[in-house]
Amino acid sequence: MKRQLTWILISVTSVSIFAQAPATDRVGFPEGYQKWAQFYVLDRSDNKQVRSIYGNTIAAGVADGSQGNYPYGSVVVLETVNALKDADGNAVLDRNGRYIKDPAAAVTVNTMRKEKGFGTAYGALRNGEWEYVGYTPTGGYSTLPQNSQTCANCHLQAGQGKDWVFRGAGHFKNGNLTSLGAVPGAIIKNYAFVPGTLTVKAGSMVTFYNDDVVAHNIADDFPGGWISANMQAGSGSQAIPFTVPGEFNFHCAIHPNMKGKIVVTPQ
Ligand code: HEC
Ligand SMILES: [Cu+2]
Repeated sequence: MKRQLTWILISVTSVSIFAQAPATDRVGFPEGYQKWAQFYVLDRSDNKQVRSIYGNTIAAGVADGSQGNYPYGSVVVLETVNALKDADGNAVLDRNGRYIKDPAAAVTVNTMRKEKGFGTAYGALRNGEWEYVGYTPTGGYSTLPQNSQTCANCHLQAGQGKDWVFRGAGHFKNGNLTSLGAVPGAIIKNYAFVPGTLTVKAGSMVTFYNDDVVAHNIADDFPGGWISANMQAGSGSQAIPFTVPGEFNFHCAIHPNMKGKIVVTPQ
């Protein structure tokens, strides 16, 4: 009797280890996702990828600040393509300072869907009511439902407060789509421009990111000079082209003691 009970316990444990992903595809290939609302495009500087994020009408209807609870029927798609690189392996940038998709590169279509009761198969790795599948652009699989515990495991890090969607802030706070998701040339943190002095070649596009908790902007020190729109806290950004060599001193018009300098060297 004692032995049998042990055997039962072992088998229960091993079932929960192996049954950590859904056995069938309940997500579904997101046909026509390129025509859905585009939430943001992220230039991944570490692995030189262009990651474009789309949502269906239900996901796109989530209001700013309500990210913690996407409605049932929400589908979010992450399309990944390698960026076009030059001979030195550096990503080639377009006129807005953004990565360009390599037309010859393979595409993956990672998709997450939320429905009532979804996600139980992930066991301890469950992310609320989301299930995950990776597709190829023609509807084949890059990550089978049966292997999608890798997706759930990583998305646990995004946490319940974000409903396991990492960059929800990018979904809602897309005030400036041209620079949202660009690789930052400088950031703003704790009421400071970091780095305080930035040296760039003429013809460069520099993206500033506001990683602070309050809004900031960028204003030319020259009286009556150029001033940017306010960059929202958290993810606001601004792409600024520097074409003429010289030194440009700037400050934040909201907090005039915040100062920075751009040194533009000839090309
Ligand atoms: C190594 C961790 C990791 C794994 C594994 C992973 N993801 Fe993600 N996923 C992320 C991160 C981080 C983001 C936000 C974009 C970024 O920073 O690259 C993201 C974004 C997404 C998004 C866009 C929503 C958002 O958060 O903005 C979808 C959809 C998605 N992932 C689906 C999947 C699917 C499907 C799989 C499995 C095939 C998967 N992910 C595997 C970390 C991961
Ligand atoms: Cu400021």
